[in-house]
Amino acid sequence: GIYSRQHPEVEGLLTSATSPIFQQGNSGTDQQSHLPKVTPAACRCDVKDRELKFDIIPNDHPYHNAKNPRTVGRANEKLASAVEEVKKDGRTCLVVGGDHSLAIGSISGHAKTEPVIWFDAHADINTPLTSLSGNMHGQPVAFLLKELKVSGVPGFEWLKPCLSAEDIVYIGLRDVDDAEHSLMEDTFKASKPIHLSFDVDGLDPPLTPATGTPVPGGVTLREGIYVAEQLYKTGLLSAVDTVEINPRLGKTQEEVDSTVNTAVSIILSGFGKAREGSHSCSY
Ligand code: B3U
Ligand code: MN
Ligand code: MN
Repeated sequence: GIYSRQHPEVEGLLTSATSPIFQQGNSGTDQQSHLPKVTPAACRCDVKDRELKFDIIPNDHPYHNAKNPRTVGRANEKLASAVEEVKKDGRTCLVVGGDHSLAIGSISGHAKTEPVIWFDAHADINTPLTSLSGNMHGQPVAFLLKELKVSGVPGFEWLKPCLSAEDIVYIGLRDVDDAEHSLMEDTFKASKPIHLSFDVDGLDPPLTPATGTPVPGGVTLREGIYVAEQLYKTGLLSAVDTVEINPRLGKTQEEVDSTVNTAVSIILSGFGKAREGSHSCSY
C-alpha cells in the first residue's frame, strides 16, 4: 500500500502483508507479517494508503546464487513505479515491507542520487555471484550501485543502477561476509585524506562522564570504535582530533578513568588496533 499524508505530505507503500515476496519468507524464514496499521489519526496527517500485490513467477530458477530473481525483480519494478508516482506528487514516501530486497525498487523509484543511509547490521552488498545464502535481501546494495555493474539478472531488465559508492553511508554494520568485505574495499575507496574530528560527547555519557556537555542517547563504544577502525582501514586517515576530554570534570577517579580509557580505545582503533573477533582482512 501507499501511505500519503498532507501535513507533512507523506505517501506510504505497504508491500502487502499478504504478499509473500517482500516478507522474509522470500529468502528463507517464513514469517507472518505483523505490520502496524498507520492511520491518519495515529500520526495526525493525511495518509494515503496503497497496497501493492505482487505475482509469484512460476519456475523462478536461481540466477547464479540469487534465489527467486524474476519474482523479486518484477515486484521491485512495480514498487519502483509506485514510489515514482508518490514522488511526482511531491509527497514523502513510506514503504513498509519485510524483505530488504525491496530497497532496489524503492531507491530506484526515488531516483535521486541523494545520500542513502543504510542502517543495518548487514552490508547487503553481495552479488548473485558472491552470495552464499542466495537471499535477495543480502544483495540490494550491489544491484543499486553503478560501480558493481550487476546485470543480466532475469526480472531486473528494467533496472538502472542509480547509486554511486559515495552516496551510501552505512550505520550499524556488524555481520559482513568475506566477499562483501572485499567488495566494499574495492567499491568504497575514498581518494582524499580524511580528517576525523572526534568529540567524545558523541558517545553515550556513561562512557565519557568527564566531559563538559554530555547529552543523553549517544553512540555506543562498539559503534565509536567501529567508526575509528573503518577509517583506519581506508588508509587515508591523516589527522585525528580527540576532544572534550576533561579529567577535572570527573566526579570520581572511576569517572576519570572510564573517560580516558574510552578515548584511548577510540584513538587506538583509529591507529590500527583491531578488536579480537574483528574481521580478518588484508589491509
Ligand atoms: N550477508 C548474508 C547475511 C544477511 C544479509 N542480510 C541479511 N542477512 N538480513 C547474506 O545472506 O547475504
Ligand atoms: Mn538489510
Ligand atoms: Mn540486516
